[in-house]
Amino acid sequence: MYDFSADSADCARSVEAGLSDYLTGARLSGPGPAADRVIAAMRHGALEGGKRLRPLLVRQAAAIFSVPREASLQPGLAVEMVHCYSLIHDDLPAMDDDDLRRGRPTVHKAYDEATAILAGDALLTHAFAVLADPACHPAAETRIRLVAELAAGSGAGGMVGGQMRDIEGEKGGFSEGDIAVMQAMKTGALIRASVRMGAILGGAEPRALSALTAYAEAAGRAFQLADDILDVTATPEAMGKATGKDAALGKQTVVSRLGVDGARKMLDGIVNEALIALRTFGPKADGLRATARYFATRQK
Ligand code: GRG
Repeated sequence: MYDFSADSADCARSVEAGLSDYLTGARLSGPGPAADRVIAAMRHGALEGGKRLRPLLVRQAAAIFSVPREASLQPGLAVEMVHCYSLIHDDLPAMDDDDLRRGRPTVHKAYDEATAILAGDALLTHAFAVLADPACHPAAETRIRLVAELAAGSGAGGMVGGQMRDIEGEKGGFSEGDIAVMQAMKTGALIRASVRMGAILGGAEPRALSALTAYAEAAGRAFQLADDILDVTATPEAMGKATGKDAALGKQTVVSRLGVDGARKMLDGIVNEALIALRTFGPKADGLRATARYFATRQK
């Protein structure tokens, strides 16, 4: 039987070790040696903490196609590097202006703003080097598909575009539909890319890939809604952040519209949608099933 706690803890350990290994001068150097300060800032932003959910999704989607855990690690590290870069930049004064992340000073507080921008840039860039590395997958075509998938999830049509829409939406005038699109891009696109990268690693046929995409899109909505609920119900300490900022700023969310109980009901429905998308897969999809359920019950 699939054990979510054991698998997620094992994945988090592998990700921590893998990131620590990849974020060293020897691995990062291009034509010249990388600057120690930017490496230290990258390590501050990427190591120690984080639930490592995106690499877990890569692993669980790949497991459906019997891809061994070790073979899904490197693509998972690449997604996590992009995720960590986005958090470093999101915390900057020009964006959310946060002092704490994962219970520790944000990168611009521990270093300075310029270093935090560069550390984020370098994590983003390095993610694609990690995918292009032949150790990631023996087939160049698969590596190219992984690169394209991560780029699509991260860029202006994905996470960055969602962040831009979020900033624009702060001026007001966003409809419910606008908010849904913004969230699907800002938070959902990287979750979608993670699942699809696992499927690509496994050589998924188009029909399986579209079922897993449907799962990922529902899981992304569940993740975001759970985050909005936690924003008003969890203590800042449990969340590892300074405040429940969206709630404090009075931002329009499903929770402010439906209340906590209504939002929880909606969350259960979305998790169910994610589970339905997996109905053609057997027990090898139990990992993805468990993660969808975890999204609805998580406390941080
Ligand atoms: C700055 C390019 C750019 C994008 C920012 C990721 C993001 C886009 C903003 C973060 C703001 C936020 C709190 C969004 C809600 C969902 C989210 C991404 C939460 C953090 O992800 P977790 O819970 O974090 O997976 P850990 O710390 O576990 O890795």
